[in-house]
Amino acid sequence: MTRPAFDLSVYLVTDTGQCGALGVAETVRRAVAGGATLVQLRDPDASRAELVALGRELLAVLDGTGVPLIINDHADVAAEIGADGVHIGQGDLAPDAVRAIIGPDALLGLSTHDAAEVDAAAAWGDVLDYLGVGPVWPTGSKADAADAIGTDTLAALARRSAYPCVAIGGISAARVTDVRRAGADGVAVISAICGQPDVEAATRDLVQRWASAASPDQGERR
Ligand code: 3NM
Repeated sequence: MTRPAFDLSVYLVTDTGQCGALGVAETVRRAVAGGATLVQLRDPDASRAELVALGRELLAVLDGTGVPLIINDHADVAAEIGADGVHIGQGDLAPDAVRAIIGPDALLGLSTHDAAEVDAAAAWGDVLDYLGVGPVWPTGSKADAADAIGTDTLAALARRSAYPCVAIGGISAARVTDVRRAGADGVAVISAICGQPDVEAATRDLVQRWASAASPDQGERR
């Protein structure tokens, strides 16, 4: 098992609509120039063929950057194009079934929303690599998002988790410090990057705020 090293700190989740005229590939290129550490291709409306084509385009953009490409939900697409990993929700294929498709060396993340899901995830051991936790705040980027959990619950879930946790949902630059203080290992964002007037600068702002915020294990827990 030789999974790539991964850094959840500024995790871009793509939204084709929100990327607008700039497009997904150019948005990703600029975000990585600004310091994004991980990219997830997410487009629930795309056909399989469109995902394969876009995924290949993003792999070319990311080639040589060291930033892994994660595919939302479609393990078969990830395996076909040689992506670095897959992110699944609670309603998708079970983690062991996804792991069987993507092999031992790919990354696998799972979305969780409450303590029961975080606890259940622990049973998967090294089948999983990280958890998504949220939505921390209300989000306009996911129609069927669960209720917002807030930063206190985020902190409780991050402490409870057997895996590194990336927070998601409604995270703006101004909220990055609170997320890190809650003990998450990163921020996953759509609208704080996709569709921003200056994608590279917006990403750099997130990176800098993350770097200058303190996490609880740095003795800042109150
Ligand atoms: N998943 P924004 S919230 C894709 O809670 C996604 O599992 C969520 O977009 C979850 O950064 C979300 O614009 C949307 O709020 C995140």
